[in-house]
Amino acid sequence: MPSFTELTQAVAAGKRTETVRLTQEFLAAGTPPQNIVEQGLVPGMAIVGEKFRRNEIFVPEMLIAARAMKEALKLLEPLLVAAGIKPKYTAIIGTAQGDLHDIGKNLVAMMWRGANFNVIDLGTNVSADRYVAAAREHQAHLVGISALLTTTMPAMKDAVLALKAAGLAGTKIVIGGAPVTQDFANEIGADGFAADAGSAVELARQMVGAAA
Ligand code: B1M
Repeated sequence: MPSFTELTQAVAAGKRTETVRLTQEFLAAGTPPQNIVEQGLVPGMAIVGEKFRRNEIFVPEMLIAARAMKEALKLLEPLLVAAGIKPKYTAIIGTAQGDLHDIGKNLVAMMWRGANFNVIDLGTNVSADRYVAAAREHQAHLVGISALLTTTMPAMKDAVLALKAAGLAGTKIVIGGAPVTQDFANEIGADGFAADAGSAVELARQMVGAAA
């Protein structure tokens, strides 16, 4: 049987064929799918997030690693569903109203999925009401708002205010995007800010109180 370290390294290096082969070997050896996700795949994406944060790798490498993880998850998901195992935390994500940029938001969503969050992606141009409705419907632990335009930062503020006003107990709000800063997050009352997709994973885990 392979080791989890081998699987972690295969994901981190974006080796899709090897990731799938190792996952199949674990399954053939009777390893529970949840252990494969938590001890093999998720740590691989954590390495990717950390390297991206340190500018040691860039968007293409991150996408390649995510594709490797996705292929392995395709094998595992039906088994996880059959066993009734669901990710423990749910996150809503979307780009602020008026804003159509989604590349950074998609990267954050992908990294959160890699960290085993159930991610509901509302897409772009998301109104405050839609964030609130989705957070309520899915009992979200986390709501992520992305903005790339200085002109859509006020819409981000509106969404944060609406989410706070909705009194959703246990829902944390995090924001990010090129023009957004920690100061702005403090100013509008968001619970957290991340400068990049790697940091967004650490932040999400902190926010929900998940073990590192
Ligand atoms: Co637009 N655009 N754009 N654009 N565009 C920018 C953002 C701009 C800086 C270009 C410039 O002028 N130099 C500028 C904004 C200026 C400003 O407001 N200060 C701009 C403008 C003005 C516009 C239009 C208004 C242009 C026009 O029509 N006159 C228009 C607006 C449309 C709209 O949204 N209503 C527009 C349109 C577009 C395209 C549609 C052509 C396209 C978007 C395609 C798409 O997203 N599907 C586009 C693009 C591609 C860009 C640039 C070139 C690249 C953005 C990008 O994807 N970066 C951008 C210039 C630039 O940034 N160099 C620009 C890569 C991505 C990985 O980074 O999104 O920053 P980023 O995400 C990072 C972090 O910010 C962070 O993590 C990500 C990964 O590390 N992050 C989060 C992001 N969201 C997060 C959420 C989190 C946490 C972290 O928690 C929830």
